[in-house]
Amino acid sequence: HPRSSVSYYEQYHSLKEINSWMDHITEKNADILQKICIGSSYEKRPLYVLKVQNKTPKNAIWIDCGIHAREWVAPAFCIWFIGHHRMWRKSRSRHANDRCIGTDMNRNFDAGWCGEGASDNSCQQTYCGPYPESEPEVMAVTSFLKAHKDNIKGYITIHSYSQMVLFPYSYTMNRSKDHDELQLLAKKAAAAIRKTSRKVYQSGPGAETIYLAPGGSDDWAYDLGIKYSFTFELRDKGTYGFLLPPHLIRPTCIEALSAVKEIASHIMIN
Ligand code: ING
Ligand code: ZN
Repeated sequence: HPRSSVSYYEQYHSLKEINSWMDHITEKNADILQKICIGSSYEKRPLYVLKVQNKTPKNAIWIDCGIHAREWVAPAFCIWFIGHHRMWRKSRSRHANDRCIGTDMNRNFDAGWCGEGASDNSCQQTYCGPYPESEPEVMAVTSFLKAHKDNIKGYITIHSYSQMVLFPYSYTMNRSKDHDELQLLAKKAAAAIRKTSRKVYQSGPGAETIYLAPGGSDDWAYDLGIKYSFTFELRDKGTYGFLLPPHLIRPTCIEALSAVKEIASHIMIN
């Protein structure tokens, strides 16, 4: 489990690994993280503080984890706490009677809304919201697309990560009436990427290729009448996961552009 993947934070690690994780995370987030050595243990191992620095250094909170050695989940919490300061997925809304913040905006579109693959619990990562289009951001997109749908022939939504070119449906295992054409086009888009950077992107309908996921934007756009509707899952396949390093931005964009061009050319001649 690479240090930057989500699953890294759901594992126990050796002290050696934790120490090198501390160096890695402070180096990668030097703007807000600082590692301070405050002494050493009886067995002469260093004791580190990770300082998460806000603009104003007031109102600090000290958290220590693992005063008792056998309580493994305690240090796991400290590591998870630091690791997740940039791993937010959802919107920032809080609806009446909801316990937690955030709706998954890719579960909030009115396309098989809140079926299997979404959660009605506001504390979950795939919370569908209290009703379809409850999020102002989702509503803004749907009203724009509705207003201009006669002129819009293609819809592409960019996500990361896993290297895939997906198309409807994600809310049902049933295939759409344009399945064959979309599959062919998605394959061509993936082939263009492969030619551009030698990276392999999988293609297929969302439900079959990743998982059942209702309320997604591409399904909604497709059902609105925008036939050429795609979700791109960009790099990588888990090595860096959501924390793709800056030097990979350019090659990722260049390959994604080659796929966009493939789709655009197809739309032009159809
Ligand atoms: N993946 C998408 C997600 O919202 C998806 C997969 C695609 C769902 C199309 C629904 C429709 O889970 C990521 N990485 O967010
Ligand atoms: Zn996403």
